[in-house]
Amino acid sequence: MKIGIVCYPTFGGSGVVATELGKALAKEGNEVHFITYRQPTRLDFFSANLFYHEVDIKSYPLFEHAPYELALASKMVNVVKYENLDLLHVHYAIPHASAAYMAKQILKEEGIQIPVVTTLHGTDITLVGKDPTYEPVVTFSINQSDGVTAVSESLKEDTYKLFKVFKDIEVIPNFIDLERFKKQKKEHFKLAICPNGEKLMVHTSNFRKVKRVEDVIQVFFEVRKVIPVKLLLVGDGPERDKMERLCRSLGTCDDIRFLGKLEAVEEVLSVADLFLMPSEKESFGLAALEAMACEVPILSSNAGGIPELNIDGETGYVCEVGDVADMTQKALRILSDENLPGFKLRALERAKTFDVSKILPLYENFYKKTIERTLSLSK
Ligand code: GMT
Repeated sequence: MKIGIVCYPTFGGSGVVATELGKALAKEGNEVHFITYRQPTRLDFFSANLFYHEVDIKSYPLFEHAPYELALASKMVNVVKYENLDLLHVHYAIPHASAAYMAKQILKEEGIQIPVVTTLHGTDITLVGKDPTYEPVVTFSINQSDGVTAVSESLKEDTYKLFKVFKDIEVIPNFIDLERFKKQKKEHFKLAICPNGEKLMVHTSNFRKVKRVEDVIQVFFEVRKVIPVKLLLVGDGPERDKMERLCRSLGTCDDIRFLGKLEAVEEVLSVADLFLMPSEKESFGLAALEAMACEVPILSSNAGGIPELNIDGETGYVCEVGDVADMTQKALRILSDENLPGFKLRALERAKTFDVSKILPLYENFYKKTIERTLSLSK
């Protein structure tokens, strides 16, 4: 198949999933064309089946905001037409699904039928999408997609709850490349961070409010009163400054390191003993899956789709959002020498069920079904 993938090229989960999906599809012999405004972060190598089309955004003094959606739709039209694409797969509804709808209508006028698959990732539904500023367009463009997928059952339910969506939504969970995300031998790194055999807690995120990084620091602060422990914070975002101030006011700076954005996050995860994800909203929790693949148990909230991934009492624990006291107790339970090896093993076993080799065929079948249905309806 020849597939166009539209996504955000940044570190965010939806962009990572879209890029990894494109890479896996290309490995299987499909031709994949990425359409976005910058080279996706993880698309950093050459492959005969992978192409990248940059959306140029023309500015003009009259525009306070350059119309990205129009430039994107125009680029989609050109790529579909000149590369003979079979399908467009857009990740994150805003504004990709509505731009795809526009491209589809333009192509229809020229006698070209292009099926559009939209994958809902989370905040496009639960946070930004439901805002009245965008809601009518999001509802319309989801309903106009030829196929819709969501990354968890919880996100599918939220979509039906929050929007007047009548389209069938297929749940295709996120996936992991276990070749890349696996525990590596990094003892020298562990020794540098935990010179006295301390346990190591890790959190990675985009440091937005919904991630509740303050809970990570509070839980760490409480755990540190009981056992020797260190904390690594990976990523960057709007809340980072505030979190640095919180560390200073709690007097924990010596035991916490802010590492900023990292490409090779699997190296850090390889030495971690516990991953924290106390998010207020989280449709899937890809960062937790990456940790599990590196044999790290998860202490999480019960937000959104996290409990579909992190099995309470098995791969870690699932607590109420904001319940720092419970999280502290559960963190100590996981980190005990007696329990830790079992949790690590079960986290890895769970991660294996999300291996890319198991999830990729779900997307390929979904594409085939959507292409057949769209073409038969247009006859
Ligand atoms: O978590 C974010 O803020 C980034 C966001 C994105 O779209 O890039 O992540 C969402 O999509 C990921 C990939 O499907 C999911 O693993 C995350 O759970 C989801 N984030 C939220 O729902 C908050």
